[in-house]
Amino acid sequence: MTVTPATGVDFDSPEHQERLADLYRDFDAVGMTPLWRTREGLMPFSPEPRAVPHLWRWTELHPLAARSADLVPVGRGGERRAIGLGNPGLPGDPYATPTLWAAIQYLAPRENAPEHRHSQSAFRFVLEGEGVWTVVDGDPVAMRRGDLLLTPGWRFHGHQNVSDAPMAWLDGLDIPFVATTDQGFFEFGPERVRDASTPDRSRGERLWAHPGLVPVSAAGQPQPSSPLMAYRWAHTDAALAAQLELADEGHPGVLGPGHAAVRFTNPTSGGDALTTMRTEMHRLRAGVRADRGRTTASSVWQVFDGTGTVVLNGAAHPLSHGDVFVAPSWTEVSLRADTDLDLFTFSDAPIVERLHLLRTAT
Ligand code: GTQ
Ligand code: FE2
Repeated sequence: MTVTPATGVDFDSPEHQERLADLYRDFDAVGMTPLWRTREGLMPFSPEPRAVPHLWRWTELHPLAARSADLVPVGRGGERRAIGLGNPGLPGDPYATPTLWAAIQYLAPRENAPEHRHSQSAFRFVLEGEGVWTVVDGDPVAMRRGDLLLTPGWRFHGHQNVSDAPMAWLDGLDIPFVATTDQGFFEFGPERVRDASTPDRSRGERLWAHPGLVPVSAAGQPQPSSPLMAYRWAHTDAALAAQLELADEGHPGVLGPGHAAVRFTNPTSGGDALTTMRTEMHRLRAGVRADRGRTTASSVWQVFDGTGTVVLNGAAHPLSHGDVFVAPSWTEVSLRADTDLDLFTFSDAPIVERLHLLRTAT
């Protein structure tokens, strides 16, 4: 018998149990949920993501994206031939994590994806190929192998393949975060067909892509996201190579032994290039193992070059060119390089960091 001293009620009595069942039924009828019945699900001792660690093989993704090009046109309404990678732990939602969208986008030769703008921020990372131009607020930006191209929120953007070869790339957007918080706005852009001639460098690069130099007309005025829409592979590659060379010469700069990494930043603030997503490129020398520990930021990774293994919560997945994997919050991540291994990654770290929620463990 369990009796409360104050009232003398016997909790174990059948009469009490019946009144309790009635109470829970009546709670339910008006949408009341007692915390004492649900605390562990709502307030776990540490994150218990529904999203699971998962890997998609490029050798599966790319042919399927190509098949859709034969069957589905790109145009107004659907807007993009982009195919979202849905986390198996989030059935029904095409989301890689609760905050991040990752998709393969595919443009056949001479195809155009029309201009639009939305509150969601976006980037494109180019695994291979060239020939597509993304036009951001009227500024044409070439997309080539290894480049990171940005489309911060509410900028008009369209893509055009001016070449005779198809092109596929990885899109990252904050679609799930914007959807969950009901922040989404969308507008169609003008139906213009652009002239296919394109300048070698975008206007944003001509103004902002000079190391350590900012235009005085804009100095001291931080902008929320980067005014530079293209981060070129030649620069990323050189920065990673230099870190490893400096380490060989006994100087600091690398993240760990044989592990170089760069973050894509906003030159007006030094912070992340986009407000909601962190973007980085990592390089591990052949034979190197990098234990990344856990972080409450969720992340998506794509193998740019090389082979190796990723261990996610103890499960090993082999890595090859183009493979995409996802590490939800609090997943233990460890990387091993068989050959020299280059990995692109994006995460929701800017969101959780700004809210002082970010936690890490080694
Ligand atoms: O290229 O504008 O993967 O608007 C999802 C939504 C790509 C894009 C996506 C988009 C885009
Ligand atoms: Fe878009």
